[in-house]
Amino acid sequence: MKKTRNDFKSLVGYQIYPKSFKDSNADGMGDISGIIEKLPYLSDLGIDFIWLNPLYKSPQVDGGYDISDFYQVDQMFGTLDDLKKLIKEAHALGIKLIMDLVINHTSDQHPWFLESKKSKDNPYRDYYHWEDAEPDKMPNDWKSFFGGSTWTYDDQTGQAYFHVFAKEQPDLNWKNPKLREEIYQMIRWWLDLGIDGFRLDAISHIQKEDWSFEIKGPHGNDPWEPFMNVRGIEEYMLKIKEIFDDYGALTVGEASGVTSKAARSWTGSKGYIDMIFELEHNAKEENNPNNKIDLKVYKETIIRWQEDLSEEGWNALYIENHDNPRSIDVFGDGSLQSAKALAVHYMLLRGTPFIYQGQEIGMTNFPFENINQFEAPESRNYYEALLKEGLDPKDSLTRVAVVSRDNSRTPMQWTNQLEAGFTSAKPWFPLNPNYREINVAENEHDPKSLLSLYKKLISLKHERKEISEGSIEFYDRENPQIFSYKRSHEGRELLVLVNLSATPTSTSFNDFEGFKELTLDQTGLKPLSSKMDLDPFEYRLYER
Ligand code: TEU
Repeated sequence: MKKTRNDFKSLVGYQIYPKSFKDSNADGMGDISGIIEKLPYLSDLGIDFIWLNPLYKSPQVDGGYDISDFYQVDQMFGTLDDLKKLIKEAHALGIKLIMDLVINHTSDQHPWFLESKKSKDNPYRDYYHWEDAEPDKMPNDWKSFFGGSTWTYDDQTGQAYFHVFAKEQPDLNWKNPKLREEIYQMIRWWLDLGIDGFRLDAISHIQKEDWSFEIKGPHGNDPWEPFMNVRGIEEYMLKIKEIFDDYGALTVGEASGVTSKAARSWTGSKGYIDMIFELEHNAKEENNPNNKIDLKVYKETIIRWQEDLSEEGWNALYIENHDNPRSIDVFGDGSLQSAKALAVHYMLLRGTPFIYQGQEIGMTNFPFENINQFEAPESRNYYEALLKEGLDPKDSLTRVAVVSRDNSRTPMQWTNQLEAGFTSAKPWFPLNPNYREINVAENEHDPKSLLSLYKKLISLKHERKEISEGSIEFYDRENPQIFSYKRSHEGRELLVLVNLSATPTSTSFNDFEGFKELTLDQTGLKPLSSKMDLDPFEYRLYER
Protein backbone atom coordinates (compact mmCIF):
# COMPACT_ATOMS: atom_id res chain seq x y z
CA MET A 1 0.00 0.00 0.00
CA LYS A 2 1.50 3.32 -1.07
CA LYS A 3 0.18 6.36 0.67
CA THR A 4 -1.45 9.27 -1.07
CA ARG A 5 0.10 12.45 0.15
CA ASN A 6 -3.20 14.28 0.53
CA ASP A 7 -4.53 11.98 3.22
CA PHE A 8 -3.43 13.94 6.24
CA LYS A 9 -4.45 17.47 5.24
CA SER A 10 -7.83 17.49 6.92
CA LEU A 11 -6.78 15.57 10.04
CA VAL A 12 -6.58 16.78 13.63
CA GLY A 13 -4.24 15.07 16.09
CA TYR A 14 -4.50 14.68 19.85
CA GLN A 15 -1.41 14.12 21.98
CA ILE A 16 -1.59 11.86 25.02
CA TYR A 17 0.99 11.79 27.78
CA PRO A 18 0.02 8.33 29.04
CA LYS A 19 1.26 8.69 32.62
CA SER A 20 -1.15 11.52 33.20
CA PHE A 21 -4.17 10.74 31.07
CA LYS A 22 -6.27 8.16 32.97
CA ASP A 23 -5.49 5.54 35.58
CA SER A 24 -7.60 2.39 35.26
CA ASN A 25 -6.04 0.13 37.91
CA ALA A 26 -5.74 2.41 40.93
CA ASP A 27 -1.95 2.68 41.09
CA GLY A 28 -1.90 6.46 40.61
CA MET A 29 -0.38 6.19 37.13
CA GLY A 30 -2.17 6.59 33.83
CA ASP A 31 -2.21 3.48 31.63
CA ILE A 32 -3.32 2.00 28.32
CA SER A 33 -6.64 0.71 29.62
CA GLY A 34 -7.32 4.21 30.89
CA ILE A 35 -6.85 5.53 27.35
CA ILE A 36 -9.25 2.86 26.05
CA GLU A 37 -11.83 4.02 28.62
CA LYS A 38 -11.58 7.55 27.29
CA LEU A 39 -11.77 6.76 23.56
CA PRO A 40 -15.45 7.79 23.42
CA TYR A 41 -14.43 11.20 24.80
CA LEU A 42 -11.85 11.58 22.03
CA SER A 43 -14.27 10.39 19.41
CA ASP A 44 -16.81 12.93 20.61
CA LEU A 45 -14.17 15.66 20.49
CA GLY A 46 -13.78 14.71 16.83
CA ILE A 47 -10.04 14.15 16.53
CA ASP A 48 -8.69 11.83 13.82
CA PHE A 49 -5.53 10.42 15.34
CA ILE A 50 -3.74 10.06 18.64
CA TRP A 51 -0.04 10.57 19.20
CA LEU A 52 1.06 8.59 22.22
CA ASN A 53 4.13 9.71 24.14
CA PRO A 54 6.52 6.78 24.82
CA LEU A 55 5.07 3.68 26.47
CA TYR A 56 8.13 1.53 25.92
CA LYS A 57 10.02 -0.16 28.71
CA SER A 58 12.04 2.53 30.41
CA PRO A 59 13.71 3.52 33.67
CA GLN A 60 11.80 6.84 33.24
CA VAL A 61 14.73 9.18 33.72
CA ASP A 62 13.29 11.34 30.93
CA GLY A 63 9.56 10.63 30.89
CA GLY A 64 10.01 7.42 28.91
CA TYR A 65 12.33 8.96 26.28
CA ASP A 66 15.02 6.72 27.75
CA ILE A 67 14.03 3.36 26.26
CA SER A 68 15.52 0.12 27.56
CA ASP A 69 13.50 -2.22 25.32
CA PHE A 70 12.03 -1.06 22.01
CA TYR A 71 9.80 -4.12 21.76
CA GLN A 72 8.08 -3.98 25.13
CA VAL A 73 5.44 -1.85 26.74
CA ASP A 74 6.49 -0.74 30.21
CA GLN A 75 4.50 -2.68 32.76
CA MET A 76 3.38 0.53 34.43
CA PHE A 77 1.25 1.18 31.33
CA GLY A 78 0.00 -2.39 30.85
CA THR A 79 0.90 -5.03 28.28
CA LEU A 80 1.39 -5.36 24.57
CA ASP A 81 -2.04 -7.00 24.45
CA ASP A 82 -3.54 -3.87 26.01
CA LEU A 83 -1.90 -1.85 23.30
CA LYS A 84 -3.25 -4.12 20.58
CA LYS A 85 -6.68 -3.69 22.12
CA LEU A 86 -6.25 0.07 22.10
CA ILE A 87 -5.29 0.03 18.42
CA LYS A 88 -8.32 -2.13 17.60
CA GLU A 89 -10.79 -0.05 19.57
CA ALA A 90 -9.41 3.23 18.29
CA HIS A 91 -9.63 1.94 14.72
CA ALA A 92 -13.22 0.85 15.32
CA LEU A 93 -13.98 4.50 16.10
CA GLY A 94 -12.07 5.69 13.05
CA ILE A 95 -9.17 7.01 15.12
CA LYS A 96 -5.61 6.33 14.01
CA LEU A 97 -2.77 5.84 16.43
CA ILE A 98 0.82 6.97 16.09
CA MET A 99 3.63 6.35 18.57
CA ASP A 100 6.79 8.15 19.49
CA LEU A 101 9.81 6.80 17.65
CA VAL A 102 12.92 7.52 19.73
CA ILE A 103 15.94 6.53 17.68
CA ASN A 104 18.51 9.18 18.47
CA HIS A 105 19.38 7.49 21.75
CA THR A 106 18.44 4.72 24.15
CA SER A 107 18.46 4.36 27.91
CA ASP A 108 21.82 3.57 29.48
CA GLN A 109 19.98 0.46 30.75
CA HIS A 110 19.30 -0.81 27.23
CA PRO A 111 21.05 -4.19 26.74
CA TRP A 112 23.03 -2.71 23.81
CA PHE A 113 24.52 -0.05 26.05
CA LEU A 114 25.13 -2.44 28.95
CA GLU A 115 27.15 -4.53 26.48
CA SER A 116 28.76 -1.53 24.84
CA LYS A 117 30.09 -0.33 28.20
CA LYS A 118 31.82 -3.58 28.99
CA SER A 119 34.96 -3.17 26.89
CA LYS A 120 36.44 -1.40 23.91
CA ASP A 121 36.19 -4.53 21.80
CA ASN A 122 32.67 -5.51 22.72
CA PRO A 123 30.60 -6.16 19.55
CA TYR A 124 28.14 -3.47 20.72
CA ARG A 125 30.81 -0.83 21.38
CA ASP A 126 30.10 0.82 18.01
CA TYR A 127 26.36 1.01 18.60
CA TYR A 128 27.19 4.19 20.53
CA HIS A 129 29.76 6.97 20.30
CA TRP A 130 32.88 6.33 22.39
CA GLU A 131 36.05 8.43 22.24
CA ASP A 132 39.31 8.61 24.19
CA ALA A 133 39.09 11.06 27.07
CA GLU A 134 40.43 11.88 30.50
CA PRO A 135 38.30 12.46 33.59
CA ASP A 136 38.66 16.22 33.19
CA LYS A 137 39.25 16.42 29.45
CA MET A 138 36.41 15.55 27.12
CA PRO A 139 36.79 14.98 23.35
CA ASN A 140 35.25 18.40 22.65
CA ASP A 141 33.29 21.19 24.35
CA TRP A 142 29.83 20.51 22.90
CA LYS A 143 26.90 21.19 25.21
CA SER A 144 24.01 18.90 26.07
CA PHE A 145 20.41 20.15 25.74
CA PHE A 146 19.92 19.21 29.37
CA GLY A 147 22.92 21.16 30.68
CA GLY A 148 26.62 20.24 31.00
CA SER A 149 28.84 18.43 28.53
CA THR A 150 27.61 16.03 25.86
CA TRP A 151 30.24 13.57 27.14
CA THR A 152 30.33 11.35 30.19
CA TYR A 153 33.59 9.74 31.18
CA ASP A 154 33.76 6.05 31.92
CA ASP A 155 36.55 4.95 34.31
CA GLN A 156 36.52 1.35 33.31
CA THR A 157 37.58 1.86 29.68
CA GLY A 158 39.14 5.33 29.87
CA GLN A 159 36.78 6.66 27.23
CA ALA A 160 33.75 8.95 27.24
CA TYR A 161 30.38 8.36 25.56
CA PHE A 162 28.26 10.95 23.82
CA HIS A 163 24.74 12.14 24.71
CA VAL A 164 22.84 15.21 23.51
CA PHE A 165 20.28 14.73 26.30
CA ALA A 166 20.79 13.27 29.81
CA LYS A 167 23.81 11.10 30.57
CA GLU A 168 21.33 8.23 31.00
CA GLN A 169 20.44 8.66 27.29
CA PRO A 170 23.52 7.70 25.25
CA ASP A 171 23.26 8.61 21.55
CA LEU A 172 23.15 5.79 19.03
CA ASN A 173 25.86 5.67 16.39
CA TRP A 174 24.00 5.93 13.10
CA LYS A 175 27.22 5.53 11.16
CA ASN A 176 27.12 1.87 12.12
CA PRO A 177 25.15 -0.11 9.48
CA LYS A 178 24.37 -2.91 11.94
CA LEU A 179 22.71 -0.47 14.30
CA ARG A 180 20.74 1.06 11.45
CA GLU A 181 19.50 -2.36 10.38
CA GLU A 182 18.27 -3.08 13.92
CA ILE A 183 16.35 0.19 13.96
CA TYR A 184 14.79 -0.38 10.53
CA GLN A 185 13.62 -3.81 11.64
CA MET A 186 12.12 -2.36 14.79
CA ILE A 187 10.19 0.25 12.80
CA ARG A 188 8.72 -2.48 10.61
CA TRP A 189 7.84 -4.56 13.64
CA TRP A 190 5.67 -1.78 15.07
CA LEU A 191 4.00 -1.02 11.76
CA ASP A 192 3.30 -4.74 11.33
CA LEU A 193 1.63 -4.69 14.73
CA GLY A 194 -0.91 -2.27 13.34
CA ILE A 195 0.04 1.23 14.46
CA ASP A 196 -0.55 3.92 11.86
CA GLY A 197 2.69 5.82 12.07
CA PHE A 198 5.13 7.73 14.21
CA ARG A 199 6.12 11.01 15.75
CA LEU A 200 9.87 11.02 15.18
CA ASP A 201 11.58 12.24 18.32
CA ALA A 202 14.61 14.52 18.09
CA ILE A 203 15.16 13.10 14.61
CA SER A 204 17.31 15.96 13.32
CA HIS A 205 20.08 15.01 15.78
CA ILE A 206 20.89 11.49 14.59
CA GLN A 207 23.82 12.70 12.50
CA LYS A 208 26.70 14.65 14.12
CA GLU A 209 29.52 16.82 12.78
CA ASP A 210 33.10 15.58 13.16
CA TRP A 211 34.14 15.81 16.79
CA SER A 212 36.63 18.56 15.85
CA PHE A 213 33.78 20.99 15.01
CA GLU A 214 34.17 24.11 17.15
CA ILE A 215 31.31 25.94 18.81
CA LYS A 216 31.96 29.64 18.51
CA GLY A 217 30.17 30.86 21.62
CA PRO A 218 26.88 32.65 22.24
CA HIS A 219 27.19 35.09 19.32
CA GLY A 220 28.89 32.78 16.88
CA ASN A 221 27.09 29.66 15.79
CA ASP A 222 24.30 27.92 17.64
CA PRO A 223 25.72 25.76 20.47
CA TRP A 224 23.69 22.86 19.09
CA GLU A 225 24.69 23.28 15.46
CA PRO A 226 27.01 20.24 15.47
CA PHE A 227 24.04 17.92 15.80
CA MET A 228 21.21 19.76 14.05
CA ASN A 229 20.26 18.46 10.60
CA VAL A 230 23.90 17.77 9.73
CA ARG A 231 24.69 16.71 6.16
CA GLY A 232 24.72 12.97 5.72
CA ILE A 233 21.40 12.61 7.53
CA GLU A 234 19.64 12.37 4.12
CA GLU A 235 20.87 8.85 3.53
CA TYR A 236 19.36 7.59 6.79
CA MET A 237 16.13 9.51 6.34
CA LEU A 238 15.57 8.20 2.81
CA LYS A 239 15.88 4.66 4.05
CA ILE A 240 13.38 5.34 6.86
CA LYS A 241 11.05 6.94 4.33
CA GLU A 242 11.12 3.79 2.21
CA ILE A 243 9.76 1.85 5.17
CA PHE A 244 7.11 4.47 5.90
CA ASP A 245 6.02 4.39 2.27
CA ASP A 246 5.69 0.61 2.31
CA TYR A 247 3.10 0.94 5.05
CA GLY A 248 1.49 4.27 4.16
CA ALA A 249 2.52 5.48 7.60
CA LEU A 250 1.38 8.81 9.01
CA THR A 251 4.49 10.64 10.15
CA VAL A 252 5.41 13.83 11.93
CA GLY A 253 8.96 14.85 12.72
CA GLU A 254 10.23 16.78 15.68
CA ALA A 255 13.14 18.25 13.83
CA SER A 256 14.65 21.27 15.48
CA GLY A 257 17.34 22.95 13.46
CA VAL A 258 15.59 22.10 10.19
CA THR A 259 14.92 25.59 8.83
CA SER A 260 11.60 26.56 7.28
CA LYS A 261 13.29 26.40 3.86
CA ALA A 262 14.84 23.01 4.52
CA ALA A 263 11.48 21.77 5.82
CA ARG A 264 10.19 21.77 2.23
CA SER A 265 12.47 18.95 1.30
CA TRP A 266 11.82 17.16 4.59
CA THR A 267 8.04 17.20 4.12
CA GLY A 268 7.28 17.96 0.47
CA SER A 269 6.05 15.50 -2.12
CA LYS A 270 9.42 13.73 -2.07
CA GLY A 271 10.06 14.38 1.62
CA TYR A 272 10.92 11.87 4.33
CA ILE A 273 7.90 12.61 6.50
CA ASP A 274 4.40 14.02 6.14
CA MET A 275 4.79 17.03 8.40
CA ILE A 276 7.11 18.78 10.75
CA PHE A 277 6.98 20.46 14.16
CA GLU A 278 9.06 23.63 14.15
CA LEU A 279 10.48 24.56 17.55
CA GLU A 280 11.43 28.14 16.72
CA HIS A 281 8.13 29.73 17.72
CA ASN A 282 8.75 29.03 21.39
CA ALA A 283 11.11 32.02 21.70
CA LYS A 284 10.32 34.01 24.83
CA GLU A 285 10.53 37.72 25.61
CA GLU A 286 14.09 38.55 26.51
CA ASN A 287 14.70 39.25 30.19
CA ASN A 288 11.11 38.48 31.07
CA PRO A 289 11.26 36.16 34.07
CA ASN A 290 7.60 35.22 33.54
CA ASN A 291 8.41 33.19 30.43
CA LYS A 292 5.88 35.04 28.27
CA ILE A 293 5.96 34.47 24.54
CA ASP A 294 7.49 37.25 22.45
CA LEU A 295 4.46 37.92 20.23
CA LYS A 296 6.48 39.71 17.59
CA VAL A 297 8.95 36.88 17.16
CA TYR A 298 6.13 34.37 17.41
CA LYS A 299 4.12 35.97 14.64
CA GLU A 300 7.14 36.39 12.37
CA THR A 301 8.05 32.75 12.89
CA ILE A 302 4.57 31.42 12.18
CA ILE A 303 4.20 33.57 9.06
CA ARG A 304 7.59 32.49 7.76
CA TRP A 305 6.83 28.79 8.27
CA GLN A 306 3.37 29.15 6.74
CA GLU A 307 4.73 30.95 3.70
CA ASP A 308 7.82 28.84 3.18
CA LEU A 309 5.64 25.72 3.17
CA SER A 310 2.81 27.24 1.16
CA GLU A 311 3.42 25.21 -1.99
CA GLU A 312 5.67 22.40 -0.98
CA GLY A 313 5.73 20.81 2.47
CA TRP A 314 3.39 20.69 5.43
CA ASN A 315 3.32 22.14 8.96
CA ALA A 316 2.31 20.35 12.15
CA LEU A 317 0.61 23.06 14.21
CA TYR A 318 0.74 23.22 18.00
CA ILE A 319 0.73 25.61 20.93
CA GLU A 320 1.31 22.99 23.64
CA ASN A 321 3.04 19.70 24.19
CA HIS A 322 4.68 17.69 26.96
CA ASP A 323 7.87 19.78 26.71
CA ASN A 324 6.43 23.22 27.32
CA PRO A 325 4.45 24.99 30.03
CA ARG A 326 0.72 25.48 29.45
CA SER A 327 -0.18 27.84 26.60
CA ILE A 328 -2.79 29.74 28.61
CA ASP A 329 0.07 30.97 30.83
CA VAL A 330 2.74 31.36 28.16
CA PHE A 331 0.73 33.10 25.40
CA GLY A 332 -2.38 34.06 27.31
CA ASP A 333 -3.17 35.92 30.50
CA GLY A 334 -4.65 32.92 32.27
CA SER A 335 -8.21 33.81 31.20
CA LEU A 336 -10.62 31.53 29.37
CA GLN A 337 -10.99 34.23 26.71
CA SER A 338 -7.25 34.09 26.04
CA ALA A 339 -7.35 30.29 25.71
CA LYS A 340 -10.15 30.66 23.16
CA ALA A 341 -8.29 33.25 21.11
CA LEU A 342 -5.28 30.98 21.10
CA ALA A 343 -7.36 28.05 19.88
CA VAL A 344 -8.88 30.02 17.00
CA HIS A 345 -5.65 31.62 15.80
CA TYR A 346 -3.71 28.36 15.34
CA MET A 347 -6.33 25.70 14.56
CA LEU A 348 -7.25 27.37 11.24
CA LEU A 349 -3.72 27.88 9.92
CA ARG A 350 -2.47 25.78 7.03
CA GLY A 351 -1.26 22.47 8.45
CA THR A 352 -2.29 19.67 10.76
CA PRO A 353 -3.22 20.89 14.24
CA PHE A 354 -2.30 18.91 17.34
CA ILE A 355 -4.13 19.37 20.64
CA TYR A 356 -2.26 18.40 23.77
CA GLN A 357 -4.27 16.70 26.51
CA GLY A 358 -5.86 19.27 28.81
CA GLN A 359 -5.30 22.14 26.38
CA GLU A 360 -8.91 21.71 25.22
CA ILE A 361 -10.21 22.50 28.72
CA GLY A 362 -7.71 25.25 29.52
CA MET A 363 -5.46 23.46 32.00
CA THR A 364 -2.89 25.81 33.53
CA ASN A 365 0.62 25.71 34.96
CA PHE A 366 1.16 24.02 38.32
CA PRO A 367 1.72 26.06 41.51
CA PHE A 368 5.15 24.65 42.39
CA GLU A 369 6.28 25.31 45.96
CA ASN A 370 9.32 23.13 46.30
CA ILE A 371 12.18 21.97 44.06
CA ASN A 372 11.57 18.34 45.05
CA GLN A 373 8.26 18.46 43.21
CA PHE A 374 10.04 18.57 39.84
CA GLU A 375 10.52 15.41 37.80
CA ALA A 376 12.21 16.83 34.69
CA PRO A 377 15.99 16.40 34.87
CA GLU A 378 16.70 19.75 33.22
CA SER A 379 14.51 21.59 35.77
CA ARG A 380 16.64 20.31 38.61
CA ASN A 381 19.84 21.12 36.70
CA TYR A 382 18.60 24.62 35.97
CA TYR A 383 17.78 25.19 39.65
CA GLU A 384 21.30 24.14 40.67
CA ALA A 385 22.79 26.42 38.02
CA LEU A 386 20.75 29.41 39.27
CA LEU A 387 21.83 28.79 42.86
CA LYS A 388 25.42 28.66 41.65
CA GLU A 389 24.95 32.00 39.91
CA GLY A 390 23.98 33.39 43.33
CA LEU A 391 20.21 33.62 42.97
CA ASP A 392 18.38 32.82 46.23
CA PRO A 393 16.37 29.59 46.48
CA LYS A 394 12.98 31.31 46.33
CA ASP A 395 13.72 33.28 43.15
CA SER A 396 15.41 30.26 41.60
CA LEU A 397 12.30 28.20 42.24
CA THR A 398 10.08 30.84 40.62
CA ARG A 399 12.35 30.97 37.57
CA VAL A 400 12.40 27.20 37.19
CA ALA A 401 8.65 26.88 37.80
CA VAL A 402 7.57 29.09 34.89
CA VAL A 403 9.71 27.29 32.33
CA SER A 404 9.44 23.70 33.53
CA ARG A 405 7.84 21.15 31.24
CA ASP A 406 6.44 19.45 34.33
CA ASN A 407 3.68 22.07 34.15
CA SER A 408 2.05 20.22 31.31
CA ARG A 409 2.59 16.76 32.76
CA THR A 410 0.17 16.98 35.68
CA PRO A 411 -2.77 14.55 35.61
CA MET A 412 -5.70 15.23 33.32
CA GLN A 413 -8.61 16.93 35.04
CA TRP A 414 -11.73 14.92 34.23
CA THR A 415 -14.18 15.91 37.00
CA ASN A 416 -14.42 17.99 40.15
CA GLN A 417 -14.46 14.80 42.25
CA LEU A 418 -11.62 13.26 44.23
CA GLU A 419 -8.30 13.41 42.32
CA ALA A 420 -10.27 14.87 39.42
CA GLY A 421 -11.47 11.45 38.32
CA PHE A 422 -7.93 10.68 37.14
CA THR A 423 -7.29 8.00 39.72
CA SER A 424 -8.75 6.55 42.88
CA ALA A 425 -5.27 6.24 44.41
CA LYS A 426 -2.57 8.80 45.17
CA PRO A 427 -1.61 10.26 41.78
CA TRP A 428 2.04 9.92 40.67
CA PHE A 429 2.15 13.71 40.31
CA PRO A 430 -0.15 15.97 42.32
CA LEU A 431 -3.22 17.33 40.59
CA ASN A 432 -3.40 20.99 39.92
CA PRO A 433 -5.72 22.18 42.72
CA ASN A 434 -7.78 24.15 40.20
CA TYR A 435 -9.36 20.89 38.95
CA ARG A 436 -12.46 21.81 40.93
CA GLU A 437 -13.22 24.56 38.41
CA ILE A 438 -11.25 23.42 35.37
CA ASN A 439 -12.27 19.93 34.28
CA VAL A 440 -13.84 18.01 31.40
CA ALA A 441 -17.21 17.50 33.08
CA GLU A 442 -17.75 21.25 33.57
CA ASN A 443 -16.73 21.91 29.97
CA GLU A 444 -18.96 19.22 28.52
CA HIS A 445 -22.13 20.82 29.81
CA ASP A 446 -21.39 24.29 28.60
CA PRO A 447 -21.92 25.28 24.94
CA LYS A 448 -19.65 28.28 25.56
CA SER A 449 -16.81 26.28 27.04
CA LEU A 450 -13.35 26.00 25.56
CA LEU A 451 -14.04 22.33 24.82
CA SER A 452 -17.14 23.23 22.82
CA LEU A 453 -15.12 25.76 20.86
CA TYR A 454 -12.47 23.14 20.06
CA LYS A 455 -15.20 20.81 18.81
CA LYS A 456 -16.45 23.52 16.45
CA LEU A 457 -12.97 24.28 15.19
CA ILE A 458 -12.31 20.60 14.54
CA SER A 459 -15.57 20.29 12.57
CA LEU A 460 -14.65 23.34 10.53
CA LYS A 461 -11.30 21.78 9.73
CA HIS A 462 -13.07 18.66 8.50
CA GLU A 463 -15.81 20.41 6.56
CA ARG A 464 -14.05 23.28 4.87
CA LYS A 465 -11.58 22.81 2.07
CA GLU A 466 -10.45 26.41 2.60
CA ILE A 467 -8.98 25.25 5.89
CA SER A 468 -7.72 21.80 5.00
CA GLU A 469 -6.35 22.57 1.55
CA GLY A 470 -6.62 26.28 0.95
CA SER A 471 -3.88 28.82 0.46
CA ILE A 472 -3.09 31.38 3.14
CA GLU A 473 -2.55 35.12 3.02
CA PHE A 474 -1.63 37.24 6.04
CA TYR A 475 -2.80 40.80 6.73
CA ASP A 476 -1.41 43.55 8.94
CA ARG A 477 1.90 41.76 9.27
CA GLU A 478 3.55 44.46 11.35
CA ASN A 479 1.11 44.51 14.29
CA PRO A 480 2.21 41.70 16.63
CA GLN A 481 -1.11 41.74 18.52
CA ILE A 482 -3.15 40.90 15.45
CA PHE A 483 -3.41 37.53 13.80
CA SER A 484 -5.33 38.15 10.63
CA TYR A 485 -5.30 35.80 7.68
CA LYS A 486 -7.40 34.59 4.79
CA ARG A 487 -7.73 30.97 3.69
CA SER A 488 -8.90 30.48 0.08
CA HIS A 489 -9.90 27.48 -1.97
CA GLU A 490 -11.63 27.40 -5.36
CA GLY A 491 -13.26 30.78 -4.95
CA ARG A 492 -14.34 30.34 -1.33
CA GLU A 493 -12.67 32.43 1.34
CA LEU A 494 -12.48 32.33 5.10
CA LEU A 495 -11.05 35.22 7.03
CA VAL A 496 -9.70 34.72 10.55
CA LEU A 497 -9.22 37.73 12.80
CA VAL A 498 -7.76 37.42 16.30
CA ASN A 499 -6.37 39.82 18.87
CA LEU A 500 -3.76 37.68 20.56
CA SER A 501 -3.04 40.17 23.30
CA ALA A 502 -4.53 41.50 26.54
CA THR A 503 -4.84 45.04 25.18
CA PRO A 504 -7.37 46.40 22.67
CA THR A 505 -6.11 46.93 19.15
CA SER A 506 -7.39 47.66 15.67
CA THR A 507 -6.62 46.74 12.11
CA SER A 508 -7.83 47.78 8.70
CA PHE A 509 -9.00 46.07 5.50
CA ASN A 510 -9.19 47.29 1.92
CA ASP A 511 -11.11 44.37 0.60
CA PHE A 512 -13.96 43.62 3.01
CA GLU A 513 -17.14 43.76 0.86
CA GLY A 514 -19.24 40.63 0.73
CA PHE A 515 -17.86 38.89 3.78
CA LYS A 516 -20.41 37.61 6.22
CA GLU A 517 -19.73 36.58 9.77
CA LEU A 518 -19.54 32.96 10.81
CA THR A 519 -20.06 32.91 14.54
CA LEU A 520 -18.23 30.48 16.75
CA ASP A 521 -19.49 31.16 20.25
CA GLN A 522 -19.54 34.95 20.48
CA THR A 523 -22.63 36.94 21.29
CA GLY A 524 -23.40 39.74 18.89
CA LEU A 525 -22.27 40.17 15.31
CA LYS A 526 -19.53 42.50 14.18
CA PRO A 527 -19.60 43.03 10.42
CA LEU A 528 -16.27 43.22 8.65
CA SER A 529 -15.43 46.81 7.71
CA SER A 530 -12.46 48.94 6.72
CA LYS A 531 -11.43 49.45 10.34
CA MET A 532 -11.91 46.77 12.94
CA ASP A 533 -11.51 47.45 16.66
CA LEU A 534 -10.83 44.38 18.71
CA ASP A 535 -11.13 43.81 22.45
CA PRO A 536 -8.46 41.88 24.32
CA PHE A 537 -8.35 38.33 22.96
CA GLU A 538 -11.33 38.90 20.72
CA TYR A 539 -11.71 36.58 17.70
CA ARG A 540 -13.93 36.76 14.61
CA LEU A 541 -14.46 34.63 11.52
CA TYR A 542 -15.87 35.73 8.12
CA GLU A 543 -16.67 33.89 4.93
CA ARG A 544 -17.17 34.93 1.34
O1 TEU B 1 12.59 16.67 22.70
C1 TEU B 1 13.72 16.99 21.97
C2 TEU B 1 13.94 18.42 21.86
O2 TEU B 1 13.20 19.24 22.31
C3 TEU B 1 15.16 18.71 21.13
O3 TEU B 1 15.14 17.93 20.01
C4 TEU B 1 15.30 20.13 20.77
O4 TEU B 1 16.05 20.17 19.65
C5 TEU B 1 16.02 20.91 21.81
O5 TEU B 1 15.32 20.91 23.01
C6 TEU B 1 16.31 22.34 21.33
O6 TEU B 1 15.20 23.12 21.24
C7 TEU B 1 12.23 15.35 22.62
C8 TEU B 1 11.09 15.06 23.52
O7 TEU B 1 9.98 15.79 23.11
C9 TEU B 1 11.50 15.34 24.93
O8 TEU B 1 10.46 15.11 25.83
C10 TEU B 1 12.68 14.44 25.28
O9 TEU B 1 13.18 14.78 26.52
C11 TEU B 1 13.80 14.55 24.25
O10 TEU B 1 13.31 14.48 22.93
C12 TEU B 1 14.77 13.43 24.41
O11 TEU B 1 14.24 12.25 23.92
